[in-house]
Amino acid sequence: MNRTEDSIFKQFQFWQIALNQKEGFPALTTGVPVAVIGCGTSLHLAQSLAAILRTHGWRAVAVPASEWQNRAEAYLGGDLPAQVITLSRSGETSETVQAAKESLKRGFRVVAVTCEPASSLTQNATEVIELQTSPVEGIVMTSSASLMFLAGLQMAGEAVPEEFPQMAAQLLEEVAPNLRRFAKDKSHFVFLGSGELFGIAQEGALKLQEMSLSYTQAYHPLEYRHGPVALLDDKTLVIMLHYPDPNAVSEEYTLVKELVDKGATVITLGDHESATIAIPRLSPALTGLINLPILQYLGETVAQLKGLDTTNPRNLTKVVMLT
Ligand code: F1P
Repeated sequence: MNRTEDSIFKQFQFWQIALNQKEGFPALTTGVPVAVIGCGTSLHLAQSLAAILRTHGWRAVAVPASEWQNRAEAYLGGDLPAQVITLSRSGETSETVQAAKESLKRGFRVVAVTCEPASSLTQNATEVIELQTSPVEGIVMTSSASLMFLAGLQMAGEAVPEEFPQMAAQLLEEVAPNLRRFAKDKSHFVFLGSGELFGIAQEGALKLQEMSLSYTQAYHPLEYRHGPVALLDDKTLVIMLHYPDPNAVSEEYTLVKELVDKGATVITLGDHESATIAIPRLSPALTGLINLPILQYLGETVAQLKGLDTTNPRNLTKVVMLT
């Protein structure tokens, strides 16, 4: 097991720790719009979290930290002032730190969700959620991403059952050995997810791209048919993250059939009998969380098929700073 695999497979003990921390998480202020900001993986988590917050009754938007820093009005306009949830594993990403500073200057509440308690971000936050991640996690975010998502779910008011980490761990163990046969000889990877799952689809695409240096795309399921489908061929692997809603599933299954007919291989993750990867019937938010480690391991699987070392990904660094 390399360090990336270790960080993916052994993340669930840290999920349990984060679950036990929830009493200490700050409560959001009622009636104040929420901006969830971050960069890269953290932005994709923000996208799903903002959708989840909206379904729980909050006015919420996800914004890339660089955009929030410079153009908050373009995202929340008349809704400002806001409360800001900043996601950053390192707490040192330049844009995220700048966006936190700018938010404080404007008098906004800033909640930092991070794995680095003594960071520039935490020094520029009104409150901090500190998460303990796998000590072997490398440049590519795996365990920390799931943890920040889990913390965000709890802030949004989503109930996460005590046994959930164990359930997710078991599912990953069952599914992991099967991924290789789907990914073999594929060079183009398309991740589809709707609503709360769109950010998770984007994260799956980013993870696989970073780890395996492959061409990836992410779309809302039915949007994929409007142009991008032109690139689909027999080298395409589509990963369909089914939305846990019977109506969406029937549309999504029609789409899957169409993509298979056009020559793609499709992996479906869903609570439907015919899903390639059967996951339990859960809320959309928990579906997103249980999907994350599987998508992380898919990235590692494709990297291994290509003989690439995910502990040393090309052109990437653990902290991205604008110098
Ligand atoms: C996020 C990030 C990752 C990316 C790379 C560098 O940083 O940009 O999305 O994959 O590993 O870091 P952070 O603000 O969460 O530390």
